[in-house]
Amino acid sequence: MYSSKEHGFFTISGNLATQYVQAVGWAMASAIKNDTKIAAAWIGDGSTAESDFHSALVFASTYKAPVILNIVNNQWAISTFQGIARGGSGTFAARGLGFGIPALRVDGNDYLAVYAVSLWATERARRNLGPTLIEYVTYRVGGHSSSDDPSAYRPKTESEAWPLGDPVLRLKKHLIVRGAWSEERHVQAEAEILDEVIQAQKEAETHGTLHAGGKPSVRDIFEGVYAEMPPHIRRQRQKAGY
Ligand SMILES: Cc1ncc(C[n+]2csc(CCOP(=O)(O)OP(=O)(O)O)c2C)c(N)n1
Ligand SMILES: [Mg+2]
Repeated sequence: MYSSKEHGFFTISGNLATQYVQAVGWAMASAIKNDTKIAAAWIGDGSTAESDFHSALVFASTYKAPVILNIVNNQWAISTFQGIARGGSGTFAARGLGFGIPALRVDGNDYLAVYAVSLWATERARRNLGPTLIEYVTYRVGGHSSSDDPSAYRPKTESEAWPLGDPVLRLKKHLIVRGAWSEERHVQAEAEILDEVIQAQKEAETHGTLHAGGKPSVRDIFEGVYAEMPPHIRRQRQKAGY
């Protein structure tokens, strides 16, 4: 649950769909302050069935917030198929139209298409033309998390049968055909990226891991939410012995 004020990255909350209302509020605040900053938020297919998704769309359309609302439709919400979240009909993108919000549906495994629609939505927000909703059609090949076993709820061959392919391989092929990339360059890039990820992981681990200790104090979970801690939270902290 990280955030970085310095990079304009507002916190990711663990409660699904709250990110949408936060992003819309953040964008509204930016517009009210006459700032040029715009906001973007991402939500999963399953999470669009949360009421916060709809609240965010009401506020985004009513106040023409400079926000990009992205829906990553990866077909699954842990073990629940996306058809359940959209009531078995229509598309997720179509939900935007009822609110008067321009909505696009894009092949989420086509890097260039994703880039193009994101640029278009960014331009709209920057020109103060209001929000855009984008549905990215993609597929979650792996499990939801390291504790999830997809073979318990979907056919084992489903991921191989997914027609839109692997986005990295598609981009690679496209660039090689156009003469802008090569197999050798690809191998080199993969090694460079892997190295960067390992370095970042090592740096993160210097702040402590679950196994190695160095954990923050329990007291810290009570901090950083309220400017002045309300009495009931203070009592909880005391009960916890901190
Ligand atoms: C309000 C709320 N309910 C349930 C959860 C537990 N939970 C975490 S991820 C997840 C599934 C999300 O699926 P989806 O929205 O499709 O996103 P994806 O992980 O596929 O990108 C659930 C139910 C949660 N974090 N917050
Ligand atoms: Mg999903």
